[in-house]
Amino acid sequence: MNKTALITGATSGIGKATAIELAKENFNLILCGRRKSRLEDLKTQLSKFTSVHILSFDVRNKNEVQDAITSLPEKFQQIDILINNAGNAHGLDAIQNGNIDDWDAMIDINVKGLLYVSKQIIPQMVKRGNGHIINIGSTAGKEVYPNGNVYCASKHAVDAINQGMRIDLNGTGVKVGGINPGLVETEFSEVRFKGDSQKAAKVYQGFEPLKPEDIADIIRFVITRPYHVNIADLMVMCTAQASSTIVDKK
Ligand code: NDP
Ligand code: 8X3
Repeated sequence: MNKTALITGATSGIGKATAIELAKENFNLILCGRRKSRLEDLKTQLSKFTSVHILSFDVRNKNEVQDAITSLPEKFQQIDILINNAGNAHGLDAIQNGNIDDWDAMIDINVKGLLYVSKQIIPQMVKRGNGHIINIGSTAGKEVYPNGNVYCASKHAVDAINQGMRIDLNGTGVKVGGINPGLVETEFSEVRFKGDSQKAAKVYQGFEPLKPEDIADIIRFVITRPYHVNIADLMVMCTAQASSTIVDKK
């Protein structure tokens, strides 16, 4: 029987590329995000390869999360793989100039949203005695860079939650692993700079950043290892990047 993967943040970037990659591998897919028309387009595109169900909800809203996941049709109720990917950065400001709404958004989406979704899915995995959770963190969860303050804090929290899940789920049969990318060219910087696409494009100029497909390929590799192999924590950067602040720009 084909396995079912639920991907949060499937409307763009890493999540969308992962949906496309996993469809080719015949995983049944539950694709999540707020932008429903994008989910519908992706469903149309991927239904040629596999079964796709879409769920449009905001991960910040715990009732919406619960309603969405409890509404799944029978065929999609068993979730074998959870890819906690939805997330973003809002602003890039020194802590003294930070915007409280930006802080709320990052903590609510990247940390609390990840927990709300996981809370709905972990119990069925424990009951069955198998499942695989992939938490998309960041190099920003391993080090802090200037003006990254709260985004870095949110991704450090994802790193801690990833470790905590692995510790607490040990012995249940549920695998947990984190994937921590460096600079990937997606809509990430457009969201961070509130739609300023020139400023966003500059982040990726002068070097070859990772593409979302590079991370999707790694996610596919991680979830297709034999049951006894758990890739617990991965950092992935483009060759031009050595750390959050050291990037070889020409
Ligand atoms: P994108 O902006 O391209 O994608 C973000 C995804 O998250 C979208 O599908 C978006 O869907 C979803 N999302 C955002 N907010 C919410 C919300 N409130 N409720 C539900 N879904 C939401 O960025 P990336 O693909 O780059 O980001 C994916 C993950 O990778 C994030 O966790 C990010 O922190 C992480 N990451 C990114 C890196 C990069 O350089 N790009 C590097 C390291 C980590 P919608 O708006 O439709 O709801
Ligand atoms: C995204 C990578 O360096 O822009 O998490 O924070 S970075």
